[in-house]
Amino acid sequence: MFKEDFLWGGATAANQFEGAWNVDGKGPSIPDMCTNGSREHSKLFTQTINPEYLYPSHEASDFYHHYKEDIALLAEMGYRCFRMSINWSRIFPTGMEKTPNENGLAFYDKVFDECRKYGIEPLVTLSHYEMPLALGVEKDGWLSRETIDCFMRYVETVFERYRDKVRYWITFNEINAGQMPIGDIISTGMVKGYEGPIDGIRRTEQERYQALHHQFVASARTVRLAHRKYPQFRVGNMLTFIACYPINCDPDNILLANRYMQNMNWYCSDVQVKGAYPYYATAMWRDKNVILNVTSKDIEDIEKGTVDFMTFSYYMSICVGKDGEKDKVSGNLTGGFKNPYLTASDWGWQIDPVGIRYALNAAYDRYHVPLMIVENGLGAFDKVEADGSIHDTYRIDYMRKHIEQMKLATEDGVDLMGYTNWGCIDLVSLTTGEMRKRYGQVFVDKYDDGTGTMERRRKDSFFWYRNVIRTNGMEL
Ligand code: BGP
Repeated sequence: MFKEDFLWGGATAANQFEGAWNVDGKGPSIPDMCTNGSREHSKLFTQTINPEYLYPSHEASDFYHHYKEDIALLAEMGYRCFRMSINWSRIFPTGMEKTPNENGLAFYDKVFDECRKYGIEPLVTLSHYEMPLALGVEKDGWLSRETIDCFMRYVETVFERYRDKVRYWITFNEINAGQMPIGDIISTGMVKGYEGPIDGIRRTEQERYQALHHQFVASARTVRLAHRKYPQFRVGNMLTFIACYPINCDPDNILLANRYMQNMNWYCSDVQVKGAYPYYATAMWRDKNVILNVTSKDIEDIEKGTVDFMTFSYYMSICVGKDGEKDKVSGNLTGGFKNPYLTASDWGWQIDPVGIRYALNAAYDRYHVPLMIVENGLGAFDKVEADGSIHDTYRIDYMRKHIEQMKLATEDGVDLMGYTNWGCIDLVSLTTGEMRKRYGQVFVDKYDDGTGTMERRRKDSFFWYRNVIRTNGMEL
């Protein structure tokens, strides 16, 4: 059973949804310099805008000019929570200014007021794969310690401004992406001197883990600031949880799967929830030739800045094993071996509803803090029928099966705060830059070539999800 005050809702990210990339004083961000791509062709990062390319974040779904209509649609579905992010470069255009851009702040005032009007609780991600371009180009993103101070100036500004409008905050989206090659650009912003495919950059493990350490410190300082000055706030962390199974019961593969869970899932949450680097970090750093530069103040911040709740995205699971002969599958940021018991989405992500129950139990068992699923969903092709309807039964099926397993997890005893499905209103795909990879309950008339009227349409899943929320998950 879900709690009475369960936070049902949906999730978006500013750079994939807002558009208006250079409007009202906003500065360019790293995703604003990423072209469109596809499953076969990676997006490119360019240092300057190249007129031969399309940059999907520039217009995206134009939430900037549709926020009233969009929030009204979320309210019509009965949303209790709307996960969104603030575009850092709308508030501090280069990230290095001393005073914020008032127009940017005023935009989010309007968005939060609109949510409050309908009794929708905003859940705000401070950094969702977006950083002012200038910080990436001049400072090499999170590799520089100075970025922590720039980020804290931004956090202090938005905390103070929205102290009466926002209660729930998330520090970094999918922070463990910083451990992966694709995270070098999208997550830790180390773009100095680089131009090319977003998954083609190869920073050293030393740089990767140092940049991630700076994010840990920034996250911990954010939590400490909230606890000191804004006791009404609740601050969470966020991972991409990749449920990982051994490909078979060969004990070596059991160990490999356990190692994967430690290194790729628990490494970040152990730091953010428990307040210290875990024991296995030493072996991992040794294997990767990483020697971190850590100050005693960093250690104190990490120890004292532990989060109030833990959140994660859950899309899929993978298998690992030592046998290199097995078929590979792709997935959310990373892939693994194919699981013969599962099917996959049109983009090759393995669909594993039971994995969400496994993930919730594993995380709760480890930390005993409230959990929230803040992303989950099916990226799929949608077809608009002649009468304008969209019969996305495949999406309903995916969500139903995952919500059923979440319900079982609550019956297992997991303290689950809420669920926000990803891309509730269609938006630009993170990994491929496509519009046709749609997740929403609301269709946006926008296409990969940049055409479309931006009209919003309710899909069948809109009406289905509305009933799920109305019945608090009793009717699926
Ligand atoms: C997560 C990101 C989101 C989102 C989602 C779906 O990793 O936090 O920003 O986009 O994945 O991924 P995609 O858009 O590539 O289908």
